Amino acid sequence: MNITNPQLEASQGANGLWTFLVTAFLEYTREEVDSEFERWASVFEADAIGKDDPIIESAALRFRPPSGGHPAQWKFQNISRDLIDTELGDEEIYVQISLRNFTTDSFPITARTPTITISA
Ligand SMILES: [Ca+2]
Ligand SMILES: [Ca+2]
Repeated sequence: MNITNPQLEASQGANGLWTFLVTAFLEYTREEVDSEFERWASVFEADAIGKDDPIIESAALRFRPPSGGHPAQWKFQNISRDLIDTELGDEEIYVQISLRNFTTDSFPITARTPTITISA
């Protein structure tokens, strides 16, 4: 399994609430296609001083992959400023994507999107 091209886009609605759209491409070996997988995504705000702040996490989605690979997407909607604004100054948001083989009970592999800076 492999996670390639993780990307993050943020947009703010007229109501001030944020939407985070996360995309990536997931790949599997031929042997892995027979397995069940789980994927999820976790939004973080990079903290300048301490540990990065967790903002929100998707539920884990269980699925059987098609051969070759497939695009995957997560959408986090109606994210309030209070949730994102964890420290003084702008917010540096990134998303960690996790993928694990559920059938073999493997540890997840992860990939991190580029960090984007927003003013919440
Ligand atoms: Ca920060
Ligand atoms: Ca802030």
